[in-house]
Amino acid sequence: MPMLRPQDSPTRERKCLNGLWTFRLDPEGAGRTAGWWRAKLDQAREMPVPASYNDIVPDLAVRDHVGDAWYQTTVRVPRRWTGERIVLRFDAATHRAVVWVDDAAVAEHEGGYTPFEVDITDHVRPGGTVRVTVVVNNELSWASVPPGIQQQTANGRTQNYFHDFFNYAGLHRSVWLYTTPPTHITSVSVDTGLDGGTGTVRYAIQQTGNAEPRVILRDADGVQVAESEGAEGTLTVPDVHPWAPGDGYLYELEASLHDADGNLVDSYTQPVGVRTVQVRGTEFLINGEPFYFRGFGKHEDAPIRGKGHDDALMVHDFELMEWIGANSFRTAHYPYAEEVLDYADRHGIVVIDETAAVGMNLRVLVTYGRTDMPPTYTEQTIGSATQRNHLQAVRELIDRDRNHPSVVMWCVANEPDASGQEARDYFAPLFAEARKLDPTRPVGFTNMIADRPDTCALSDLADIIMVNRYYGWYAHTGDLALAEPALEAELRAWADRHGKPIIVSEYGADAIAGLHAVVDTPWSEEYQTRLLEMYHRVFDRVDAVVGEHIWNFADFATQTAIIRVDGNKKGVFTRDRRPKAAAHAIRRRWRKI
Ligand code: GCB
Repeated sequence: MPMLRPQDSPTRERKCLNGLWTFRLDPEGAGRTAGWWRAKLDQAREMPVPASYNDIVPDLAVRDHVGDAWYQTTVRVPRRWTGERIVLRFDAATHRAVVWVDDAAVAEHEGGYTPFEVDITDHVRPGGTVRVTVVVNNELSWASVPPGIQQQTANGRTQNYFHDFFNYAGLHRSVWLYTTPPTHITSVSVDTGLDGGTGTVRYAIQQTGNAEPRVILRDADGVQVAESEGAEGTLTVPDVHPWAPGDGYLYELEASLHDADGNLVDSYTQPVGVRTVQVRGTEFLINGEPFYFRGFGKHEDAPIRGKGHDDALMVHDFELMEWIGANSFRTAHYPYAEEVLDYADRHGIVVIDETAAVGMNLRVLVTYGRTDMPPTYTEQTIGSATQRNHLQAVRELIDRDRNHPSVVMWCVANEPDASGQEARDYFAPLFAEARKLDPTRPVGFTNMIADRPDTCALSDLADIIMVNRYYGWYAHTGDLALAEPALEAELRAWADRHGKPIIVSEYGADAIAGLHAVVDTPWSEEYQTRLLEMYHRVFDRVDAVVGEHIWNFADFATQTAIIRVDGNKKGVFTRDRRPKAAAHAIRRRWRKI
């Protein structure tokens, strides 16, 4: 069941703890033994929250730090919070964290992109202050999602990983202190349906204590359209205004608890978009209408703040997507900040929501010249410990995001090794878990080129085929004449073999902004444009293709590699969001100019 986000309501209040915290790196891991949470952090500098810490300080020891990093702040608990239940919530801590309030350890969480919270009522005194200390750890192991390995070099410990974006860490999202009444709502979930002009909203409320649940559904003008009593039920919405791509129409479900005298005990408001999603043959239907995905694989990535959430950047990115004519994106390669999904809900942008499972493919390392890698799925590599964390990542993603109408599909992993029974044994439980938790949305993963239509061991587990393809870049580099028929033949093979809709979930070419060439020259802006146009010609010829997500929206940071020039340059926008030539060409296609 969804964990409720902090909100201000007639019975709830929140206080945001964002700002400058004190901060100290701990490469030796001394703080956990020495008990750094017991006092003011020694030798600390200031660090913004939310942000990745890596690029804030011009020092490789900070950027490439491996291990613990300590954050601390002092919070005053409002005096008026007496008698309330007080909760401390982290929207994310990458990749894991332990939290202390004054001297008491109160919370621990694994996984860098989903929230966690803890009731700290017994540790605080309204009107007083408390010290909040967090140790954030960025180490990746075979068991973590995503996985990685550490190496000891003459220079100290280094972190290696198999995914193509920088291992940013820190407190990437907001931190909250908030209240609920002692008797309170703990979760609200909604599923919606459409039957002609009538909508349905099936709701379920969970709570603590003894109080009567009620719900009221209001339209966007605040007019009540339905109500009900009880912890579960189905509301009927006559003349419904559905949520649809490009039309982010939202109702509001006010869930409340009442005591025996009818007094309000708790109140929580959940936005609701009434829509349906379905796969039929080779079509992807939203509200029964075929939907074609135009958009990007994105990243949460920007200069200075790394993966730190920033409303200015978020709104700018959505405005650029609107400018270019995108209607959708994939949260590559991890769950994004909840503010992003809220925005997508309100603006009718369609989202493919992905777990942080990326880089689970040791075969691909051959591309990088590594020949010493073991098989992907063994108990020494991606094994049952990874799978446990991965299952938990699927649960936390669905718990967090299931009420978002913008989210139309779950993506359980990006480009895993999809060969053989080992891959199936690893992934079948993950697909099953996603379906059990949410039978209303299709489930998929993105396939990498090594696993072909006739050999991929996972595609039949997916409701939809998502393929990441780099013909003209990693294969047939610079040769679009060879790349075009190869791409077309492969897409037709997927369609023939599987009879499911296909989204080309990645395709693209690196381009260095400002590099120009008359003839096809990889890395030039013209080659990137021509490659994307080639893909679009092919997509228009293959009926089963229902979506095009260019890799990537913007250039982004990666670990150092000889195939990366200050990061991955497949953005159609630069990292500071200026358009490359391709952006204008795509805009002409997507906006039909
Ligand atoms: C991929 C990965 C993505 C990379 C991209 C590339 O297949 O899914 O994370 O960034 O290729 O540019 O190599």
